[in-house]
Amino acid sequence: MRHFVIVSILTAAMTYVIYVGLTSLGLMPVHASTQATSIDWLWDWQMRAMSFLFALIVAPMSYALVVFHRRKGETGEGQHFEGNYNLEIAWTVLPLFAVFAFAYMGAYSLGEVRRLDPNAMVIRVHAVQWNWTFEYPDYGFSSDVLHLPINRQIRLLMESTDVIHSFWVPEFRVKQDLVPGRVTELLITPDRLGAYRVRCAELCGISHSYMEDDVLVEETADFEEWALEQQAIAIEASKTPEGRGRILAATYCLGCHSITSTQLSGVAAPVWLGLFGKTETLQDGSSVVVDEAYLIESILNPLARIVHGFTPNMPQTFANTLSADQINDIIAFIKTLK
Ligand code: HEC
Ligand SMILES: [Cu+2]
Repeated sequence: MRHFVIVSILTAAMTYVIYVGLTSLGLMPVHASTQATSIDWLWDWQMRAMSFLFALIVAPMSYALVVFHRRKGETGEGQHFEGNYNLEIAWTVLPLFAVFAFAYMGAYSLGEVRRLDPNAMVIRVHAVQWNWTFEYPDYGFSSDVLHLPINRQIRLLMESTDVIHSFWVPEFRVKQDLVPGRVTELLITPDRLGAYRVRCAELCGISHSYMEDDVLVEETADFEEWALEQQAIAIEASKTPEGRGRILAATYCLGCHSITSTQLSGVAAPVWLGLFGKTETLQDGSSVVVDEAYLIESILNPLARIVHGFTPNMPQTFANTLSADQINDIIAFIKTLK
């Protein structure tokens, strides 16, 4: 009996030390969303369970090694035991109970994370190798920095143009894949002001590690001010074809194509500066003067003619997603890039 008491005390003490040790390591970054609360709560209970299970094995084992080891000169056999019903019932019922408890807690936490607020603001996330674009349908503009108002639920509706990407801001805790051909959803209610980073959490090709963008959680007033400013710019731009084209391009094309003289880091797509009217060399060695017909063909049927030195990585879906007017607007925009 004395041994049981000592081992119990040792196990309890070890559980405590390991738990405190693990929590003080700071394994988690700060938490910045209400969804993080229930996830961190679940995580915390898992840490407790882990600490206890580790101690439950290591403490009695170490105790037995020290106290019951074979002494010098001892040659006899140890005592033999045969079965112990109480112990067997205990180690069946208690883990069963623990598994049910964690199943309940997991389901509860999932429910919290998935609860949609009817007042949530929709932001559409477009992912492409290797860039994020954030579209604000309530305001009618796109941005490559994700601005979020504090304490309002954000409903991200996410689409990928090419391969599977994954939206992950560690401080928000939640993570969701973007799968080509599907719209996936993620709910985030930011509750801490600050600057964070969204990173792609699904290995998606050569520049996967550069697929990061800024995420800013702002006071509602600051967010409104920024959004209305962007909206005003977008409204002004939408009055002209090239302005509308710029907005469309920001959403669909400028993740790959650069409009300055330097190619985007990691992305192998031709730059658009000076594209219209120039003589382009194609993969088969022939050349073509870039006119409207060539641009339209490049957008609707990217495989028809491949630019020399590039792999045919351009999405082949624009024939379905863009209208003829929209394509004309984009071309009007490309023409302005001299
Ligand atoms: C996933 C990256 C990607 C996206 C997104 C993308 N493109 Fe491309 N695009 C490419 C690549 C790679 C090439 C070069 C290979 C080829 O010719 O198909 C290219 C070639 C082109 C060309 C021919 C350029 C030249 O120098 O002759 C045009 C025009 C073009 N894209 C327009 C667009 C438009 C318009 C959009 C948006 C509606 C768009 N692209 C979106 C990757 C992309
Ligand atoms: Cu990615």
